[in-house]
Amino acid sequence: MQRVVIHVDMDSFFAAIEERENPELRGKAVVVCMFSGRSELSGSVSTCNYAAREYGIRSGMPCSQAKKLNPDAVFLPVRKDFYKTVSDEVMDILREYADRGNSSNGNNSGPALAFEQVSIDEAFLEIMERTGGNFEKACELGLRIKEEVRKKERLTCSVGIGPNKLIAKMASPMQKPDGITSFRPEDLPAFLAPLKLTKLWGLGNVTAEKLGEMGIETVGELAAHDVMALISAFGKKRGIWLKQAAAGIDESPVRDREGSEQIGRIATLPEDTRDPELIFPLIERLIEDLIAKLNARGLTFQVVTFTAINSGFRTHTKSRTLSHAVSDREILRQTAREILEVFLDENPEALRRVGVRVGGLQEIKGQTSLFDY
Ligand code: TTP
Ligand code: MG
Repeated sequence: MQRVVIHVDMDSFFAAIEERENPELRGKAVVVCMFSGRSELSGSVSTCNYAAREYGIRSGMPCSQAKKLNPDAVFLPVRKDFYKTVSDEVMDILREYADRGNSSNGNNSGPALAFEQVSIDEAFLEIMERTGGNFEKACELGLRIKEEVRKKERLTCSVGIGPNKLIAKMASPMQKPDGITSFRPEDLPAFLAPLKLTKLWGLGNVTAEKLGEMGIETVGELAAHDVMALISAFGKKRGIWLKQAAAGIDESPVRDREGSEQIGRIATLPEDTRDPELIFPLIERLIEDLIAKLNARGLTFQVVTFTAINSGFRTHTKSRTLSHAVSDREILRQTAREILEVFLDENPEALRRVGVRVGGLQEIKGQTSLFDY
């Protein structure tokens, strides 16, 4: 069957979250900055929305330069913890769309998700099984993913679809923001051949310069080049990679980074409060959801994290690691309750949103019941 991979990348992620949280920012150029604290505008641009990009503002640029490009832009400090909780929610949505095969993750211990989070705002999903290798179905799936992210998170993302990770990754930015781009295997020569070398994902300026000296300027020229010449210039592994990547060939698997997966739920309280009797019922609902998810996948957890976002939008997290992995609802309820009580004791502000997350996930192997002891 034809392999199909999806790459999803959120649009102007940090800036889009700020716009979502503060409707007054809509329509304005928004620049999220990593301030160094030395002087008012010292530091660099973390990201900016598309309105700000029209003025030439870009990630990594000094904030002072961004201010010169557009003095009317709104400059905000990064709130990494908060963006991380939004990222966890987005990843939970995306994970549901990945195949559940065991072929691509390199172990045969049972069903594992073919899902790989690459950074705070992007992920690869293996989707061959659920699309039957059909690219039209893959595009429908891509649109459904975009719709669910828009509905649940009020954020947009861009989707790339291809026969492997390399092509999916190169496709996703092509119609940003809010785009979807797909390349079937037969589309690859026409897409790749005219590209400049640095457009190939994984090929940087240094390699491009060296290839330039060999008379190679485009990806098409690289694909046509003698592989032995590439190997003698770059070594065996890199030489073969260059030859294959230029032809759009990439067999690297989509793999969950072991132990990194967490499952979380977060929700907004009916009103800002610090009354545990109002907060806990919501936490219990989140826990029901989590337990259903864990049971459906036969997973145990060992780490419980409580997330609280207060009235001033500050995010706090507090975790507890259990002495062993469990799948028990009652233990999760008790642990969450204990963390909440300690948290309220330590923090005086009212809470706006609360979340519960479990980590240290493991598959239940040959389930043991109490009777076995
Ligand atoms: P990106 O996906 O590279 O950028 P983006 O999501 O802001 O915009 P695009 O629509 O082009 O995808 O990075 C994701 C987040 O990572 C971004 O919102 C902020 C952060 N980031 C930095 O802090 N510094 C950087 O130099 C880059 C590139 C990103
Ligand atoms: Mg992005």
